[in-house]
Amino acid sequence: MSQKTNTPLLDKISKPSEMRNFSLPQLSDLCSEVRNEMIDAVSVTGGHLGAGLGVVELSVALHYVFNTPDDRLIWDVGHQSYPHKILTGRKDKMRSLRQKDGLSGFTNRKESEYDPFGTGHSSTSISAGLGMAVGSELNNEIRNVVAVIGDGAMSAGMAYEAMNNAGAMDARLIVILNDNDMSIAQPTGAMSSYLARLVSSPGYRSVRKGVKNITEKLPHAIHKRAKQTEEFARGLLGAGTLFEEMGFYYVGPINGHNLDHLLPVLRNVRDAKNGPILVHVVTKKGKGYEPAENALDKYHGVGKFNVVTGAQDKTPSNAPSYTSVFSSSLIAEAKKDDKIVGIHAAMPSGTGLDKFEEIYPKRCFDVGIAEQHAVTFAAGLACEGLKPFVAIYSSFLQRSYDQIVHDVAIQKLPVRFAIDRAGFVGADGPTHAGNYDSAFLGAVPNMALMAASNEAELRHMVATAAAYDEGPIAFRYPRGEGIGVELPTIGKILEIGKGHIVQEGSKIAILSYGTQLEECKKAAKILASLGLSTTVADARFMKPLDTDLITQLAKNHETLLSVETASIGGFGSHVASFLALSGLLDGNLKFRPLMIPDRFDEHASVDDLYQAAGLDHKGIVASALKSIGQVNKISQIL
Ligand SMILES: Cc1ncc(C[n+]2csc(CCOP(=O)(O)OP(=O)(O)O)c2C)c(N)n1
Repeated sequence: MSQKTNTPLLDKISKPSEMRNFSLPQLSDLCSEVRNEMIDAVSVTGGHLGAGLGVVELSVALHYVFNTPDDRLIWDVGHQSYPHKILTGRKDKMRSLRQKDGLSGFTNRKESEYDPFGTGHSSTSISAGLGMAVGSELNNEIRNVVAVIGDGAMSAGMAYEAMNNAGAMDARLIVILNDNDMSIAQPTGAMSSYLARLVSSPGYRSVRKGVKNITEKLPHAIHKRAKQTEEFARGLLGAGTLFEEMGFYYVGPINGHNLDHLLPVLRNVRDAKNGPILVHVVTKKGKGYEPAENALDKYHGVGKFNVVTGAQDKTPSNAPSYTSVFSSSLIAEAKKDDKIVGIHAAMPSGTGLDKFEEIYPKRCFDVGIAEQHAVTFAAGLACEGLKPFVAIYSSFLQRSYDQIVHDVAIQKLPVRFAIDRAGFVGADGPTHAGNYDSAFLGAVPNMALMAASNEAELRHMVATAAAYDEGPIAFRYPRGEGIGVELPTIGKILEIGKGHIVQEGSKIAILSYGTQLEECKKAAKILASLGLSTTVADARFMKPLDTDLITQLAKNHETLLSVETASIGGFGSHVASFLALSGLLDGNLKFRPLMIPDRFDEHASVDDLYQAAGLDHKGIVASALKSIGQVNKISQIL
């Protein structure tokens, strides 16, 4: 029996070394405390819940057995790192999670020495871990490097590239495969079936029954230790073959919620002196919190919620989300055109393609966390006359750049890119900010690029993309809800490369690309109240650029501002380039490109981030006034 005291164990430890003398029952109590603490904290902040709940025992066991932070522990994606944060001196800050100036929702080198690698995007941990293992060796430093990667993250090519390399290098790297048979949704693909076969193998079942299961194939150190433990897990001959073929020593599958199983295995693995080892751990996403265990998505990502009932806060909204408008618009187009297909990379609900799949199961493809493959797969579909819509968040599309250039754009293949979460995303922070797609796609010849200024425009852009067969075309739209404009039942096909004037003025022109159009209109109102007549235009297209519209604005106004929710290199840079090359900047015109500043902003609310970037109506007014030398008016009006 554990010795219960009034002081929670968590209050007695400020770092993992302070729990390394705990007894097994104490460790078990610690797990309960970590789990409760996590549920409580996330109920007030929102965030990733299911993944963390599934690795509570694993987190405790890893910090207990390994000498962190000197031993390096890398959490792939980092969304499951909340228990790790609680154990590594950040318990008191858990209620600041994902808030401005608070803890990051992922691991972050700046945040803690226990976070040796910053994460957010998936499947980087084995590569980073291998680099650390090799780097330590070159520095003559002896340490363990442990990478924890989920079965979902294991579907990405990068994980195999890293294993292929590690296996050949015989590096001292420990990979923990955290197999919960879930990605954000059900995992797809051959690897997921392979893991399911391993888990249902007699080896795993016998370990669960507590039967001793040791093979003579173990490396010496493991073999010796294994003999001393009743609960050592090692798959039967043949299990884990794929990993063994890649040069890893395979151990498992073992129950990731049972410390009796985890601790001896991790100790043995720690003490093995050679080669890369893969420990296959089976866990349950959402473990220990009934509402999460029972939910279809295992509470992967949640808003604030009621701990007792599990009911999540839903902020009432008058407008549909951009994602849902994309989804319903695509369904409407697909009804008319059976060549339309949808592709996403392990994000069915995030992209809205889950609804499309319900209606068109054969025309929807979840390719796993494989953004590069998604794009080239779409290119292949386009070669056969299909009309692929690839729905990927802006920040994850970064992974597919070569595929976009080499496999799509050079061949002018009509692949449609639906770029969700464009611009700031708020709580997920800089790893997920969708700030760069305009810059990196803008540089690619043959691309047509659009940005929706509201949800009705998004509907038109889906229709336009469906009708466009000349080459690749992309449209970007942000996280969150639209502005509540009336939605047409069917989108209209926009004229390629043409924007439009929203309101006519004479002194100042604001050319908006994307969803800050509403802020531009508000700014125009304030400027008008100062006697400064202001034109507002919606560019709709970044490529081809509406040079007629820009010329008209440049010739008829004293100052021209471009406004966008993207970084340098995007819309404003293209406008600047056109103005300069066409000589329109040689006269009196002042041009001010307003964009997301050249820095990585930490997590904060989307509104705060746009305000800090000078892209809200106040920032736009201030820039307009500065450009015409009326800085004195800024303070009176704002
Ligand atoms: C490159 C990339 N694509 C998509 C995502 C979105 N994403 C975050 S977690 C996740 C699922 C990860 O599944 P798994 O590795 O099994 O972890 P689990 O949540 O099941 O613990 C996905 C698709 C991401 N973080 N990075």
